[in-house]
Amino acid sequence: MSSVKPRRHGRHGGLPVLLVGALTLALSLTGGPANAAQQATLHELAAAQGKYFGSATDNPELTDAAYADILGSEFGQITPGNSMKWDTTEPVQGQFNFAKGDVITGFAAQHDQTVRGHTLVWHSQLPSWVGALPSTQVEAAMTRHITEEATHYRGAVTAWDVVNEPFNEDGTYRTSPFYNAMGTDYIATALRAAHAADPDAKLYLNDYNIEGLGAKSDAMYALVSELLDEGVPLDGVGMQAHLAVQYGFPYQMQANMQRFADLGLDVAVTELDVRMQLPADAAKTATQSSYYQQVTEACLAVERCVGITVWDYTDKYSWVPSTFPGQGAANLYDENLSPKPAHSAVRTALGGQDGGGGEGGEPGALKAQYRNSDSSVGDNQIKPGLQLVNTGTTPVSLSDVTVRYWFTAGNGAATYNSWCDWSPIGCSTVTHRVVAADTPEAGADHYLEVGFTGGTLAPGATTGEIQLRLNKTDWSLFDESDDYSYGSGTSYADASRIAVYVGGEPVWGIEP
Ligand code: G2I
Repeated sequence: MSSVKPRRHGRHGGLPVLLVGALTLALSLTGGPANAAQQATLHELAAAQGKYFGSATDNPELTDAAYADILGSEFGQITPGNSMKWDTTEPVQGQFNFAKGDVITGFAAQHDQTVRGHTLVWHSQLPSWVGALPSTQVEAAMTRHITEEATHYRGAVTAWDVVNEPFNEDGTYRTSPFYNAMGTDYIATALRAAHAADPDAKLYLNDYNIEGLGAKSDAMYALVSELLDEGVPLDGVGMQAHLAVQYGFPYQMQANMQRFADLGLDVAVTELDVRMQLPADAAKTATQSSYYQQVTEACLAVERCVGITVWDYTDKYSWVPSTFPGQGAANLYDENLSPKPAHSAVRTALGGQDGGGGEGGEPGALKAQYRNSDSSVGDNQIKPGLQLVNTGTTPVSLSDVTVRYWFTAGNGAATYNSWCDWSPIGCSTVTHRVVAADTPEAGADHYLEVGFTGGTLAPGATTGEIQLRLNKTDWSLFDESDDYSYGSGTSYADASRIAVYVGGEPVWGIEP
């Protein structure tokens, strides 16, 4: 971290506002409500795109009025985190108890939400009597359980996670009382029983670590292909999406979703959260935001992705800290129920304006967008394309604005030339120089500093692209591949590794 990093205040628990600013939105360009209180909810934004946006919940939390308020207003779908599981609904063989689940479906009915039933058949949270049954009795017990529960919730539950987590990480079948008694047939048997009990519910298989292409999602793909070939009632695949910033984003999530969709199945993101090693910092929080955003974008890009459910919306009620000690901060809202940058990121992806915190109302809310105009990472020039967007509600005087693009010098001359090749605002208003960083960081011992001689950027307006270029005076080569601000994208996209300052104060981006 640079020692000169300016400190910011701001409403997101000490996160630099430049990061928060990063997540205020592109959509200010299209106009719309500026007041947070009037903003469309996550679900409304999703619904405008033909999807739902939901959250898991649990009975004890519903007594928290502030929590329930947000749950009931921001989300259009809920999933009971525990109350429809076997240990709750049939703790003793033949004794069914749907009281807790009924509270959840009651809440949903009051708030005009749909309910995802979770879950009918799972190896976990399974009362011990099931595992103690002689294997010859397991199928009947399973069918009865499914029949009772799915019948009870007919009309109240629109989709069921009929079988949860059937696979091991390597794509082999997970053992369970059901698998042990029936082999892989238990899955088709469970789906048929659920369909018989509730022919209108959408029936899903649900698992984690099947979000990207890989052995486990291949196994799911093979299974559902076979089930469809056999005419087994199956409507969709649920991808839980319990992600972690330290493990990277699932490999080709959108393509993976699409291959299931191409089989004629729906896809749902059923349990999204993005945990991190605590304490949170700006970099982890930015990664988290980007993961939430990428999941949302993947779902939007796949027509048969029906919606996204977060595995509860607040850190206050997350399952993560108790399961992964030292990890947490996985959700869209913090423990005080304030929206985090990830919330804005999701809003951005959904086409919303002025993410949850309303930061867009602050003067000097700008964001940087970048594209790479240089096809070679190893030649003698660096060619960043840059544009600024005013995401706020007040005009920004460009003479107050500076922008930094960080890179590494490599060997050769320590003197530079920089150029503005073209911009619709006129290169004569654009200033540029190369500066050696006071505190060199990996990937960032120099930066290109861009400024403006004048001009005003109105709310929602953009500078349009500024085509920049720099070289060393001896024309020696660069290696851009490790440059902090370098990106390979060739069309303009929000760039969190380019920082923007107004009056010297950071308003966008993360410094190296
Ligand atoms: O583990 C995260 C999720 C992974 N996919 C399937 C989901 O069903 C699962 O949800 C979690 C719940 O969010 C937790 O709340 O499943 C956990 C159990 O596997 C739930 O935790 C349990 C605790 O382990 C119990 O000690 C506690 O009594 O929640 C119970 C009810 O609060």
